[in-house]
Amino acid sequence: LRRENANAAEFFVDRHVETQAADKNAFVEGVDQGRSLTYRQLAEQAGRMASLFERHGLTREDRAAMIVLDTIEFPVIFWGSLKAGIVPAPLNTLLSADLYAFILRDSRAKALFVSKALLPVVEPVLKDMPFLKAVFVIGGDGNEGYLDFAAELDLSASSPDTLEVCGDETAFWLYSSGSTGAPKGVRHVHSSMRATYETYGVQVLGIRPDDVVFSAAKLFFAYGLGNGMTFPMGAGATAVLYPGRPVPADLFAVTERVQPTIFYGVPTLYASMVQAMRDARPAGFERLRQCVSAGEALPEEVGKRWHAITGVDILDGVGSTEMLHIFLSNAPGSVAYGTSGFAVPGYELRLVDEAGADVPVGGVGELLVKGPSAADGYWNQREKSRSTFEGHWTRTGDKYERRADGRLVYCGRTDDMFKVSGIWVAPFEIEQALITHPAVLEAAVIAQKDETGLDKPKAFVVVKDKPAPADLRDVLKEHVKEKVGKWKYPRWIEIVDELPKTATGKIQRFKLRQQEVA
Ligand code: 3SK
Repeated sequence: LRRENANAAEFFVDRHVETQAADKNAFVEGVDQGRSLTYRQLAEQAGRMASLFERHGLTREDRAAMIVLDTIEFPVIFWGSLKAGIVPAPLNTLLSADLYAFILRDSRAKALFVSKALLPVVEPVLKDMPFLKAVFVIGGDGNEGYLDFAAELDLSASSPDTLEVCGDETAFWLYSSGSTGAPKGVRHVHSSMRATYETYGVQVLGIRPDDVVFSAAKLFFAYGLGNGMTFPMGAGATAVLYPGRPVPADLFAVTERVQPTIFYGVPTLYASMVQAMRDARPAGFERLRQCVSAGEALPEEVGKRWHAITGVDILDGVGSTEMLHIFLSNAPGSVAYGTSGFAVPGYELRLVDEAGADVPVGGVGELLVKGPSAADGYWNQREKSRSTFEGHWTRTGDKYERRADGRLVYCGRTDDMFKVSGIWVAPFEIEQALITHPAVLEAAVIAQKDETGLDKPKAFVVVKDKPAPADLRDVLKEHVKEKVGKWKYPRWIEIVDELPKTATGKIQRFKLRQQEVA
């Protein structure tokens, strides 16, 4: 019996070569003299990777780590690996050498693809990697001791073949940073990317072949991978790749150049873009019809201001590396800022208390999700896999409240919540209150023991304009009391230059807690 080939590369790459999309740009680089890649060129180049891997001794299911900027090589390596049965593991391009060393050992990657600009970071640990057979440098002509990716690709004949796999077979890994501990390899199967495209991509976002999408969130995140690669490719649309740091002025230059129809970012970025717009819609926003935010809950104020300036709503959604993309979201035409919306079609959600019972409307519980894109588990972490993936349900570690209208409202991480005077406090709620003050750009709140050993809120605040006024701390305390309740005001406020965040933009409160203990 022959099964249909469920290799994701068939759906996302090979299929287009037979259609009108073949000679359309799948990817364009949104930089000066940026390169582009049509669907046909992508299939041709990805088709060379099987020969490249064979020459360097990689075989089916071997891992290939990627420390690759958002340039056209990213999709070539990623899809070329899938076509050949190699498992790519795109890594955050901002990690330290120690973390790269941990991940290269943990994954036992036999190949590493690294953008030339990032080689100096990882280079010091490469000589001590027992499993690594080949290091390919992108833009790496002249890097002694390493393979030049472009030259290696040129040496490799292209084959149209795509390895036959079943949908349950591991396609790629992502590393999840988590709130504590070492990163975990999250194994995703071939069928999951199509599932996220057909649920969130089609049914919420309504992505179309004529879309030009620009994701400021990078391809190495689960969020960016869907935004900037699988969703546009599923629709036969065009994705804009931008390898630089996502700072407002540079992003405005990209939008002016490419005129996107869909834009994706994280809340911190939207906040700084709104601030930089100074109430005027930037050039290049004329065709924009959809904006998406994820990574952490979007502050209501930011969503409202963005809408007022650009005329376009931001669809705030929630996803996770474990679920691959967004499973809870606001929908076009039905946006309620300050809420995360409803379950994405195809996903089911539960809010449960500590005993696992469903919490009633108005109560707060941990969010569990069931859906077609859940990961197969963590690599070599049986205990963590068991406590996260409970049968069909995946625990998110996020606390939500279900409103009477069915919308979910974020209340913080399960492990970040604390009680003040016996009443639960969500750091997120205090942070939200702080950022409604005009002097505050960002805020993070943790619990700190007072002189009696009881938890009280402490806030870390990034101000919009420095130096901060001398009385700002007192003003902010009053402001929070007024906004969210007297007992919730931060007893201590520290003004900082920036907040520690994960690559997806989530505030790492645990780092602030560690810093306080140290
Ligand atoms: O953090 C999120 O909200 C998210 C969304 C989509 C995919 C991945 C992640 C982590």
